Amino acid sequence: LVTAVDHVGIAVSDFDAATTWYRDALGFDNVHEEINEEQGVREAMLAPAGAPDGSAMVQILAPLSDTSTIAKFIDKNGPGLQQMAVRVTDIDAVMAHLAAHDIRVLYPEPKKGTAHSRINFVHPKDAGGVLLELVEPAGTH
Ligand code: MC0
Repeated sequence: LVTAVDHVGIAVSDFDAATTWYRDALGFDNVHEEINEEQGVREAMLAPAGAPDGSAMVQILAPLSDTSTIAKFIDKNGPGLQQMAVRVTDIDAVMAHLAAHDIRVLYPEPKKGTAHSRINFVHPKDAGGVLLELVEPAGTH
């Protein structure tokens, strides 16, 4: 049901500085950008130049406001790695599987993620201290 590590998400306070750094230092291409009001983020998906389709990406996450989850994370920890996301083929089935193992997912129903994906999160306390995102890409089924 899990097919890949989809992306790692990095909390930043300066969106442009972060995307420029990945481009100039490591040659990442900016393949997608959007604002997700519900999640309180401006985000970019960066892929290593020349990587095959479906390769894991870096997601830059900048807060839209002081109340954003990302603002709260940066206040507490400073900028840095905020989440790891795994790609799934059927998020409803994965959520049911996790619930059956008493692993907490944050939302009762999936929410809208990057590029019309469906997303949910496993609580970091139930995933070894890692905020784990589940992402079912649009058009998966
Ligand atoms: C909190 N904790 C974390 C953590 N955030 N541990 C690892 N990684 C993180 N990112 C730890 C805290 O240190 C604390 O541990 C405990 O979890 C509870 O933290 P809290 O401060 O009381 O709780 P909150 O209010 O910060 O909430 C944490 C929670 C929240 C994970 C529930 O961040 C959340 O709802 N996240 C899901 C949504 C999200 O992250 N959206 C932004 C990305 P101690 O030991 O101190 O008690 S949006 C996105 O990713 C979309 C656009 C996409 O990819 O498509």
